[in-house]
Amino acid sequence: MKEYDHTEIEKKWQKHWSKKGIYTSKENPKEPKSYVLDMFPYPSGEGLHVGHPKGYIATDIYSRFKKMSGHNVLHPMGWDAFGLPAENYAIKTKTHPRDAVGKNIARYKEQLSGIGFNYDWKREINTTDPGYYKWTQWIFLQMYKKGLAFQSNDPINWCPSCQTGLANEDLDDGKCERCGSVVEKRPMRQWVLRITEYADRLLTDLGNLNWPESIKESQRNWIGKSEGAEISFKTKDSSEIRVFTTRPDTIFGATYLVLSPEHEFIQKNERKISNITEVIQYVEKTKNKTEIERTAVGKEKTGVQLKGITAINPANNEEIPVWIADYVLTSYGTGAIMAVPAHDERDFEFAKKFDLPIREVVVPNIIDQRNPPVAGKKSVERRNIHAIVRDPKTGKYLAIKWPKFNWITFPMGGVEVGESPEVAARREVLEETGFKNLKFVKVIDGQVRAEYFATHKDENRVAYTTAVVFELENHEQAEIDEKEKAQHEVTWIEEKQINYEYMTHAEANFWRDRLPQKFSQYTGVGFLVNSGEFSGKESEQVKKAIVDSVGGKMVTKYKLRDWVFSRQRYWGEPIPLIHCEKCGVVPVPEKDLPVKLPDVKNYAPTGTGESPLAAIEKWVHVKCPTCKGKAKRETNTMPQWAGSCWYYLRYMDPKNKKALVDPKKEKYWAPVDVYVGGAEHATRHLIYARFWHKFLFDIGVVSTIEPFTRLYNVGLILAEDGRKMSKRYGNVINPDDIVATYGADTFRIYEMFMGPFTQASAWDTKSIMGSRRFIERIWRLAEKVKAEGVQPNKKLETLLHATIKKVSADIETFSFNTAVSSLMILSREFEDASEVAVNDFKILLQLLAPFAPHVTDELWTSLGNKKTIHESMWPTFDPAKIVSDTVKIVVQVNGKVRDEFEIGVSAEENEVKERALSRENVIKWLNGAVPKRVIYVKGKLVNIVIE
Ligand code: ANZ
Ligand code: ZN
Repeated sequence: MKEYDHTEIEKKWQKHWSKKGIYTSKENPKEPKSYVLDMFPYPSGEGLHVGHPKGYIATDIYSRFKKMSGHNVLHPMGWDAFGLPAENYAIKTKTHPRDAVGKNIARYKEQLSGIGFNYDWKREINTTDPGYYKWTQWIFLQMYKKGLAFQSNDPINWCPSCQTGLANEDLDDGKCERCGSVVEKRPMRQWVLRITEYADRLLTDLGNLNWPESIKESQRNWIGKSEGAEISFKTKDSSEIRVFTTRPDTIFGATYLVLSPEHEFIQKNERKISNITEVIQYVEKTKNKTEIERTAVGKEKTGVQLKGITAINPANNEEIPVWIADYVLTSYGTGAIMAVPAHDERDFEFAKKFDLPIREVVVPNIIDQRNPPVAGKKSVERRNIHAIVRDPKTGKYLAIKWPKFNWITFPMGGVEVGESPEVAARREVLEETGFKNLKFVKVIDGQVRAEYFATHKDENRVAYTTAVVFELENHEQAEIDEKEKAQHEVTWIEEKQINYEYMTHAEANFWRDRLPQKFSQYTGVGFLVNSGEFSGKESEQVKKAIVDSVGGKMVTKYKLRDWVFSRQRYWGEPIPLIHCEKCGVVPVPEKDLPVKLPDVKNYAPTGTGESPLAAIEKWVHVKCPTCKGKAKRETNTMPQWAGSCWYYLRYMDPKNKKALVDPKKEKYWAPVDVYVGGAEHATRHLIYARFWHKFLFDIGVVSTIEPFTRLYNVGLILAEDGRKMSKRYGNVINPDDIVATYGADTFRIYEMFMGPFTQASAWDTKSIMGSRRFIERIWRLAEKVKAEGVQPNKKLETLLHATIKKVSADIETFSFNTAVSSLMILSREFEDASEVAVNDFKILLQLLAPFAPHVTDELWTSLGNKKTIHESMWPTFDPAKIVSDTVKIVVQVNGKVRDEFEIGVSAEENEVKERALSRENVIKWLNGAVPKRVIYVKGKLVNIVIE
């Protein structure tokens, strides 16, 4: 047999497949379908580096596997080619973006073809193609007609360097995601899409999607649904300030109001604000801060009181001051809050800094599990103190044993009317222990409410308890009353014994948590105190009643903002609207679509808030479609994200001139069954596309409510130095070189074998040889193959069937690395066997075919097969031939069981550990922590230790 020559083999098969058209997909209602989609690339001038194809290799494997399993597969590719990079490149080099894009696409295609992908190129699409963007414009028009596209003059994010408006989704930590400049707020005319109308559906329908939990979670957070109330606070001069709060139950603790610095109240009441100069200075200062800088907990709080303005808390009619502070944002809720420093961290930081009153109105409630209240017994309310006295010499704490009840408590007792907690605590310590020289340390902030059954009194108690902390100055003791002495004895306990296990009262756990801290506000729910008629009630139960009592209303708010949809740049889809002097905004008639992007001499942004299109007189001036009078075209263009909102539909029917997609074709192919791309698209493309899809569903263009059923995120491939691969760092590896040196099959195997598909891994040219040797081994195996007279080999047979099962299951779940590893094990077993039956070898080739399509086809046909291996049927396994082929592995994180999974008995330690670490549940529990140790108990358990 001749040497393995990858170049020759790969060229030959690529040509053959394309000539035979084996990847052309057609609707075929008789066959089940599989729509397998990559997020289509933006064809940049730099070409592909080895990181890009990772996801494409995965979908290629998956779609080849599906095809061999009898599915009719749609696996297309196209180009997302509008946007700033091409335009910036055009400005720099004075070439038309269209030419640059054309060149880049040709280059990308060449690179992709070298890797042997099975795309149906007959369905290639390009978002900058007028035949394509005609339909992008058409969808926009339908939205406009339904009132979902509107003009606004609100201040938007403006990137001073890219010279265009941006949507919230285009910001990264308050900076332009493209160039890193701090964005400004600029009022300007723009088109906005009412995505908020779909907020609730975007949220609810996430539930049914088979997507990574992390992506769903970031969408939930981005949508940010809050149920709360709007409440109006009157000011003394009878204007009003409306606040949004999720905790109306805390209103009795609202000791001041805070407005966002941009709040319109300030302008409207300028003359009443006596320190207006100071206020205006502050407003100016906040302009340069990003939202994150403004709102982070722990950031130094700033603000200015509006002197001369006093508000009235409608719950208790108290007069309270009004402040402005940048931790309140204009764009959320009503842009104003009622501050409840006792129960909100940011309000607390602010109140401490500016010495504003803090009033506790919610206390946590605990039901004593060892002595729960007994139904039918009377209930008595108490106000108690616990005295926590530490002896600094020993570090121990003063406690009391009550032999009769078998109790261990702190010195404790009731608080008398008018008595301060400190005085009451000193009294109890003296009476019960005789210690008299105590240095006051602090009152632990926040009472605790506890419900229990007081056995000795045969009654239920509701105790509101405060703890007072002291240090013992010396051991001088007064005489203790004989009666007291008989009841209890003094003892000292360790700090770690302050807990409910060791001590009698359930409050102990709260004191333990709050002892070391200066303050920890209670931000949870509980029972109300200091809240007038609502005191003693459960906070969650009375929200609505409180809102009613102050004339407020319950509302739902979303963090999601409407989508700022205009860009003041050249290289995008023209917005198909016309401004007529008489008729106002008039949509371009559908028969006149597409509105083609005209050529300009100068692509550079004007910076005036107009796009370069505004300068093309001939294009701008048109007749009004309605009255035929003088009118002008809209000159803003659509954002980069428009074309990718619906491209997956166009692949189903790319050439259709009459419709965006033929309904019959749509019904057959939709939805996308598996979608693969980068996690960075969690909140932009993936929310926008879901929004457009739902709209298209509403107008009857699509038949499903969601576009993408299952989603996988590609883990990054980092450079050999562990950094991101980038021209800037000079660490880019070009797939062309790898393909030329080692072959596409080796390249594909290597990328899938690097590690779990969804996790990041660093490129390592040295280890490619391992994958290459694997393919060479397969090549040599062919020489051993015998058609007849092979002795039955039980061990090999079992392994073969187990491998069919495993590889099938692994491809289905995108566990490509473990699939490759089991193929490697099988190939070694073949190598060790003295002879190999041709039918067994064929199965190995078939299992390997999706991963290494060229070499397997070469060997397959050399065995006398007429059709290519990719048209053969995926092998099936015989369960009877696999004896107990899997074991259940339990995964613990820090000793607690968090997950379990099945894995082949023959799985090696590394594989088991890797699988454990890549489980979604486990990732959740690790929460970003790097494991210190990973312990494997063979065939049973993986324990991941993070602390
Ligand atoms: C009083 C209160 C008491 C609040 C309490 C919280 C805890 P989410 O859950 O994110 O919706 N808030 C309202 N509008 C704001 C704005 N424009 N900028 C900054 N903060 C704002 O948060 C809602 C809570 O965030 C609201 O409930 C309000 O503070 C604050 F113990 O009102 B709360
Ligand atoms: Zn008109």
